[in-house]
Amino acid sequence: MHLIWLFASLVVLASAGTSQDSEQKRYDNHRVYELNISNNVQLKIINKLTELSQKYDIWKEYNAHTKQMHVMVNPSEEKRFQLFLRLFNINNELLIPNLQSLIDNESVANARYSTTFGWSRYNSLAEIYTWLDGILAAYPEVTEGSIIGQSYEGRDIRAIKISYKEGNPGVVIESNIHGCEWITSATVTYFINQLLTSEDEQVRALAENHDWYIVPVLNVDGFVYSHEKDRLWRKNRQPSNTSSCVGADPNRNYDSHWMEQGGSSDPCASNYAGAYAFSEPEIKAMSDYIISIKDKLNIFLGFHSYSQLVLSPYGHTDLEFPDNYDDMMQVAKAYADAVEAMPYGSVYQIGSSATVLYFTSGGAKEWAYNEMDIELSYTIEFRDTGRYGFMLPPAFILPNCEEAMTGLLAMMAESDKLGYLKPKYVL
Ligand code: 0X9
Ligand code: ZN
Repeated sequence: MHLIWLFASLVVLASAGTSQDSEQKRYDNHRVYELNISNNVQLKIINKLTELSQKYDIWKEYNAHTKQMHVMVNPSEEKRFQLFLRLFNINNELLIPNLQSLIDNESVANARYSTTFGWSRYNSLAEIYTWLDGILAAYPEVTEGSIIGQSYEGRDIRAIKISYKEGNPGVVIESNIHGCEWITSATVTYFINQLLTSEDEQVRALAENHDWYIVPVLNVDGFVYSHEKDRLWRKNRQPSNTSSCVGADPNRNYDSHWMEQGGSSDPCASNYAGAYAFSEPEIKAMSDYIISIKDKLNIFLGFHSYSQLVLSPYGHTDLEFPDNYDDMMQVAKAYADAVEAMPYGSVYQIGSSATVLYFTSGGAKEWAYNEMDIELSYTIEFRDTGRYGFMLPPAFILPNCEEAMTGLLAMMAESDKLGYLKPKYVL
């Protein structure tokens, strides 16, 4: 009798699990390919294919320097896609054979660990915010919490300032502007924790000799949506007036070269730039926040994933470079070298966005550099290079955090050496 009851409740539980799962978008047998494009015809074909059909999603756009792109293919298109690859002789490598199995593995790994906050699993927005409350309560002398604005769905966008003394140079960190890039908020919370608790001499100096302005999750709605409905959700959740597609790419919505290159006017595109610059409440909030602390900022950092890159401006052109590009590269190289020297041996590429990645306009770091006079402005794309992509397994959270910590230490030391860390304001 007991056994029958146990069996029946297991069935009920299992079906409850299934119905809950079914609310989440599934990616069974969706594949991700790396394509190595060798001529214009190939590029045109792939671009047309992905433009015309919603069954493709470009994870990494084509770049004329690396000649690579990453494309996700719906199984219903797999045959046609293979045909095109063969017909046009497109060199390719299968990076992810079944996206859903990575998503499943990630949630199993997430569930395996304790329910307390930590860096062995990915935390939800509610968990991050509760943890932040604890941090603010535990370190009231050196931290200051603030709400920089509300998202489209009405969630608070929060910031934490860490400052041990007056007169420090300032660093602002924007994290999780893209919903699905979970490793960014995991890394930034680790970083906050280190700044406040580490006893390492170098980390102490890093914490105490700089002022830190950190927004752990900027795209709060997209992040929650990625946790609850669609693991790969990138954009925010503001509906469009002209289409039933939801969300804009927040990193195309800043008021710098808006919509010039590498942003889309199609609300259904994953890089939709929004109706106008700063049309997205999250980006309006972030820009207002940066404007309010502008005179205190020496460095802007935007945390992203994936690709292992340290990128400088510009995104809209690969023909022009910032005046201090050489300095910016020297600082980026310090990050990359320090990370590569660690036992993990992860390799980071450096360069301007348009040369190393692809064209983008309306991006955060260009706006920070061009409009806010922040002379060192970077996008850091964390692990990995495509094996797991946005679904970096929880086992790699800590290694990524350690790399970021080491990279940032080196980056800050180099910035100082080059004279970029003089306080910008007079006390
Ligand atoms: O496309 C982006 O916004 C970033 N890559 S991601 O895969 N994380 O989406 C790169 C942004 C480069 N930054 C700027 N040019 N501002
Ligand atoms: Zn991103």
